[in-house]
Amino acid sequence: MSINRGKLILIEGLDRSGKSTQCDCLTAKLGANTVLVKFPDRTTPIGHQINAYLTSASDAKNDSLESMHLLFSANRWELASTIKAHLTAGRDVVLDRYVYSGIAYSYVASRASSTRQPLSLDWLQVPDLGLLKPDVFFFLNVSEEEQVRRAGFGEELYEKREFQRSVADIFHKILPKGDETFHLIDADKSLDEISSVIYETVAAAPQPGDFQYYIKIV
Ligand code: NYM
Ligand code: MG
Repeated sequence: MSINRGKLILIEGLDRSGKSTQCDCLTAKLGANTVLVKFPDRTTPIGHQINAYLTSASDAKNDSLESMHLLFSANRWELASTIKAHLTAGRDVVLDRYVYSGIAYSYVASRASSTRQPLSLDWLQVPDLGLLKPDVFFFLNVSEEEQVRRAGFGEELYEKREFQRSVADIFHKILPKGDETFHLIDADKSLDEISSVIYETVAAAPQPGDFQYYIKIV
């Protein structure tokens, strides 16, 4: 008898949208047979380079944005077979950020400087094509007022008000709003309300069939 494969669940959102808290909550609620994978995964050698980029105090970065974008994607690819193995073994996998963060943040970063070429959505999505497509996808939609009120905002690269505003705009442009797997969540609500909606949506989602891979993201 073959076992049902696990569900691949994605939670995306801006910085300070409550994403990591909700990922922890959902992982706990789904039980011991669940794996949480956070992107960027800063523990791998590629993740170390990403962490240095995000936490660097200097604006004069040696890394080109193109190479950083490819490293963020490579960080997903280096975990792709592990994620698939968990799902095949019947374990649910919760993703904290994935390809949409990859596209949205690099899109805005490439427009934040007047001295370089902006990167197109066509170019930005290519490195992630072929990755596993989530079975259930949530975007935590947080208001700007609530986002800045939350502790810790502003510690890392990209955590600036203006930048986040632009990232929110592009997220809303690229999110698969018509897709039945996609759920827009009001992230200004209480932690408990949000975690209940997320858990109930995941529990009600149909048993996934064959694996689906991205052939086009935006
Ligand atoms: N980020 C995250 C990217 O720029 N590209 C990506 O592909 C991913 C997965 O990293 N500000 C950015 C968004 C965040 C930052 O993520 C760190 P987190 O979830 O705050 O650790
Ligand atoms: Mg952050």
